[in-house]
Amino acid sequence: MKKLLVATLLAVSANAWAQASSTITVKDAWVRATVAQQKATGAFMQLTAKTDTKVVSASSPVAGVVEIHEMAMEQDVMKMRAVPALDLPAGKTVELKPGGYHVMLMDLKGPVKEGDLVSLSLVLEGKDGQRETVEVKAAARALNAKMSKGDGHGGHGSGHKH
Ligand SMILES: [Cu+2]
Repeated sequence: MKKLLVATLLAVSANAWAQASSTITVKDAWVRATVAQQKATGAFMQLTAKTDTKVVSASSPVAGVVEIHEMAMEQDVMKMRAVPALDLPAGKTVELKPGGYHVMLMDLKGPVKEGDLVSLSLVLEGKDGQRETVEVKAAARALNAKMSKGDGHGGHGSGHKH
């Protein structure tokens, strides 16, 4: 009887620990590595919230300005714009990916090299207005490495203007 009780307690506490670790689960976080002179890049990841929440801001020690961006087709031109918040409905995985939502890192303090681990802080705001900061480590990957260096937008697509 006593053994069973201990096992149950362990199971409960392990579960409670996982829940308390964060409001959201972050998967596959990565940042696009930059080329020389490039001052902006994007960070991508998969976010799954346990309860309805939203990302209201982000910051990173490698960038002077960090915004949440969205890309969308506008009259046949792919454009991106800053969004005030990114909704994370409970239980739904929201994917930040090239061509969609992304965390925009601007005014980069230096090049982001392949293999670098970039720290990001995401500020979440729940329905009750409670804010929480989640730390994310995103590995830099050189995707589309063969893209022309003159583009400077790191694959954000044509028609991308700031
Ligand atoms: Cu962007």
